[in-house]
Amino acid sequence: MPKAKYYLHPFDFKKPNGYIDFIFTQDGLRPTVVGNPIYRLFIFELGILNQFRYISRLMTYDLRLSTIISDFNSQISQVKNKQELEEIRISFLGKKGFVTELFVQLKNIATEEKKAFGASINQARDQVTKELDAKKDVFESAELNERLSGEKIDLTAPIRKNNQGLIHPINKVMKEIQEIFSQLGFEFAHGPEIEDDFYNFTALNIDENHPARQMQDTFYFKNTPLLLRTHTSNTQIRKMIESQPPLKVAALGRVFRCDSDQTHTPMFHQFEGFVVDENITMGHLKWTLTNFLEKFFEVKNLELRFRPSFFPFTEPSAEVDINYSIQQGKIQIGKGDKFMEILGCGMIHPNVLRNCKIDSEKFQGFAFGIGIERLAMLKYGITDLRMFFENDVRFLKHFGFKPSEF
Ligand code: 2U9
Repeated sequence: MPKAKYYLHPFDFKKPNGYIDFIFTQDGLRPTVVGNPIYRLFIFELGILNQFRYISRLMTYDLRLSTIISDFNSQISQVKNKQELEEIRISFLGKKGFVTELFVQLKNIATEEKKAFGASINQARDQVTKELDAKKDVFESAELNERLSGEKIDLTAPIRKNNQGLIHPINKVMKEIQEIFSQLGFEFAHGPEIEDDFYNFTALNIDENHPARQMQDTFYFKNTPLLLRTHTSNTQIRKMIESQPPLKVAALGRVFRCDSDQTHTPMFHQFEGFVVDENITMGHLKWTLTNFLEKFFEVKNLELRFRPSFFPFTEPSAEVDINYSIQQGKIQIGKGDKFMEILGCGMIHPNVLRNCKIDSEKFQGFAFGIGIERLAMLKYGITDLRMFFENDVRFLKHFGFKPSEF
């Protein structure tokens, strides 16, 4: 802060042979009576020195404010970059900055003057802030212009390839099944892929010596009673055990069998459904399957043929065939007089109901199971089962679905 001299001309205390000199120092304005000693005495006797002190303080603040502003103006007019600008901001508006200090000094001023002086400091602070911001804008737009002038856009550069992921046909079919069966009021249940013997075999009335239980048919975990589920029926059993009829449940997911050839993979997908209530018959089963298959294959008047079969968990059991024909090398489901097997089904065996603590005298139900890969192959013309799981991106590019089609 520069030293300044301030003479009290307006108050007419300046005399030819002595006057009060106000020395403006860093500590404030100090009134010093200089000149004739008699004159000094006169001032003390009048008892007005204290008054001068007060006036001097006011003038100090006033002077300090205008000095600060002119100092600021001179510094800001010479600022060269953003860093210097920031230094100026800190020295004027920072915690210990010149303008901030003035606010602290306000407490030394009498209430009558405080309002006016406070307003002047506020005004000064606003002015300083505004000018700092304006200067900052100038530097920033100069920086931006410099950066932009250095940047070049090559309009001839090749565009980036849009490698959007596609939905696997298995997921697409599962979604379609979910939509159809949700509309029919089925609840979708979820169950574990690692299961124990009871939920996968015993509860389903599968005999202890049934070939499906053998090591060569099922994946077992060493030294545990655990295995990889061979069907989604484990989920159905869990649902039956935890709830009582009426039940309308569906389950979808991965299943595992020790099998690998042209028409079998060790992991594949299944969909199963069952309904249990007091008067459920094979008629309900036939209607449900017809409705589902017609919606799924988007055909009307599909012919279904029920052939007697055997499963340990259903009695009676049936395998269902649907009609089709081959036209110009393409399969047409629901047209023609050829038949192919599509799924298995039946009325739930009373032993299964009893194993799940459901009264088999009062309730009965139907169940069915279907392979998802088979449905996908027939609907989308996929000829080789193994292609589903080879992870060849060409397969997905050809048979995959855009998220918008999902
Ligand atoms: C409970 C009771 C009965 C589900 C059924 C089939 C017949 C069936 C195969 C079709 C092709 C499996 O993927 S596949 O190899 N499934 O033939 N599944 S009845 O029966 C149940 C399910 C749960 C509680």
